[in-house]
Amino acid sequence: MSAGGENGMAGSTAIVAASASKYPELSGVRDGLLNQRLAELNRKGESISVMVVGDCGLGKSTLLSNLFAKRTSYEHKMEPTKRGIRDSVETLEIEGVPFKVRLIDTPGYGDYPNLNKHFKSITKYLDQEMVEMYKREKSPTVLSAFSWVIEGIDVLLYFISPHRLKQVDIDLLKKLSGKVTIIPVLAKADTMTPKECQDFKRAVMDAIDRESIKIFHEPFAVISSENSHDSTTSRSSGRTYPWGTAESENEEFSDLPALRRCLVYDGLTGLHSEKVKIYEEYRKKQLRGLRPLRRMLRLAVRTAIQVGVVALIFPYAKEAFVEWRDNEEEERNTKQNDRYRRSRWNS
Ligand SMILES: Nc1nc2c(ncn2[C@@H]2O[C@H](COP(=O)(O)OP(=O)(O)OP(=O)(O)O)[C@@H](O)[C@H]2O)c(=O)[nH]1
Ligand SMILES: [Mg+2]
Repeated sequence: MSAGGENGMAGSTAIVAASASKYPELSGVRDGLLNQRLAELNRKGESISVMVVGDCGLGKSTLLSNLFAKRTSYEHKMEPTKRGIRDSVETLEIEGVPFKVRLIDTPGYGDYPNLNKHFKSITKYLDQEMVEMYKREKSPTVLSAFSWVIEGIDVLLYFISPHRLKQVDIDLLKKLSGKVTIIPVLAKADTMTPKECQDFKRAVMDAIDRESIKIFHEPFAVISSENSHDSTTSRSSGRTYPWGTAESENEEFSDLPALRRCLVYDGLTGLHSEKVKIYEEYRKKQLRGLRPLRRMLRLAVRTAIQVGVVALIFPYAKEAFVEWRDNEEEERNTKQNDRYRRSRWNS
């Protein structure tokens, strides 16, 4: 990745140099554009929406509260939906940038007797997001709506229990694949030795490849904790055991900092684009589905108009027909009477 990055940098420098000599009157355009982007960033801010899914007790809620340096107080603000899903939005001020964080916490599937019902509640939630985006796109106030509301879900962190990937996880991941951007998370990394952790990561990746599940990044093995020792950031420093501390923010122990980096520093634009791609697929399907429906509607309207016109002119047509029939009959009778009278006269 770093090699590609360096090449990319070299390429862009070459382009800048070439364009600078070709368009001297536009020199400094790069800084100008960057300044405009920065001003927009400071004004509008950025946003991320993160959903967590997986078995119960794997530390989903704990990780959500550890993910952003300033501990979010989402737990107190969220009202769970009927299915226990908690959806909260909070704005953090990070280096002068308003950063909206939407966290969607779902209960572990192990707590539900009917797994299918639980799976459906998750997929329905994701579908509903698409419906909302589609509705908002059609709304006349689309621009202001887009700049204000956090649209859709940027990433779904799928929690896998340490040491073992269950078939039920594969089934759910397959259902979610393509509906949302997925990053697998290996929970409770402090319960695995570094070697076990590496082997398990590889095993999970093999299974994901085998099942053609689309993911954004290879698994992160994280440690999270409720303990917060740093009073300025409220950042949790790890899990303390009698034999030592498993430090959640230390990259030698835990991928939590790497996950955070992937979500915010390196991957946010990528996550946004993935979300748009998924939405566009949904939109395409909606529009394709609309075409036959529209044709049927047009046919129904045309038939209704034809029936209406017939119903409207029918009484007049009927009256005209009766009149014509009566005239015909009268004429026939007159002719018959004439013929009769003439025959009588002649005899
Ligand atoms: N060993 C270890 N325990 C953890 C870790 N993260 C969280 N826990 C503990 O696991 C327990 C469950 O954590 P939660 O965050 O409530 O788990 P959850 O996945 O949200 O559970 P449900 O909401 O019931 O699905 C708590 O006691 C946490 O302290 C971790 O990285 N390692
Ligand atoms: Mg929870």
